[in-house]
Amino acid sequence: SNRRPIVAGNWKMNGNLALIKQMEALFSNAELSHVDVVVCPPFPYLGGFNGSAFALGGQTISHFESGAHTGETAASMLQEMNCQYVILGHSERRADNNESNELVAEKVDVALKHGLIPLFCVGEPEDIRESGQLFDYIAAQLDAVISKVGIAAFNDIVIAYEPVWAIGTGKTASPAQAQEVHAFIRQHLAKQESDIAKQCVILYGGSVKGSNAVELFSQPDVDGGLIGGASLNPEDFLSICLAAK
Ligand code: G2H
Repeated sequence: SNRRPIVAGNWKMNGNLALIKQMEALFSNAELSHVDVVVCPPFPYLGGFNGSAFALGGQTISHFESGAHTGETAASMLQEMNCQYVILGHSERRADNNESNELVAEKVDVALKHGLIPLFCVGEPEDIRESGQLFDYIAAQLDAVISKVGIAAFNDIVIAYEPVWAIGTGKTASPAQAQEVHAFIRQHLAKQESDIAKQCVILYGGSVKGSNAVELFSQPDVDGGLIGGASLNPEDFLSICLAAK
């Protein structure tokens, strides 16, 4: 495909200034012209990146524009701090912070209005997969956002498929399982607009490591990865970035 791969590191609530230094030292000498590399650190560290080795992303935003919302971070602030991306709808936020499909859709809308590219996460818990409801569940997650922002907005949205049962568990989806859902997502978008479906970048996330990245990224509808645990290890993260093509 002519889709440009993306590998995004989701540090979650991990990392420190020393890790930024190590990452920048390693990545500034790497040949990574084939891939867009994104790092999504916790908010306090966004200002700690000096070089241009990475694009930056936030891990969430408020659905409000500004105002009396203690502890929240606005899309405009991420934009001012040189973020190009923001992770939205991650399953940990859906679970820990009760983020519904509708709230995630509002956040996607606010992000787009401020020129941020959403890394919009979808994915099913294990019981949904076992009960045969996988595709309906993913379709509902997609449809909430499509109905809020419109299909054309998916020109500026990156989708990340992250099966909840594979997150931080060491249980990676098999390349065939990932491909099956990525193809479904693309077909679902194509029902509305086939060109947008063809060019939409769809990342896989869930226990991606240096050792399984090549096989996952070789699937035709897998355009890169959203990497949690392994993004905290500079060497492993680099090997994942090198595997994207
Ligand atoms: C899934 C992923 C990154 P991990 O949450 O978003 O994390 O690679 O640790 O499973």
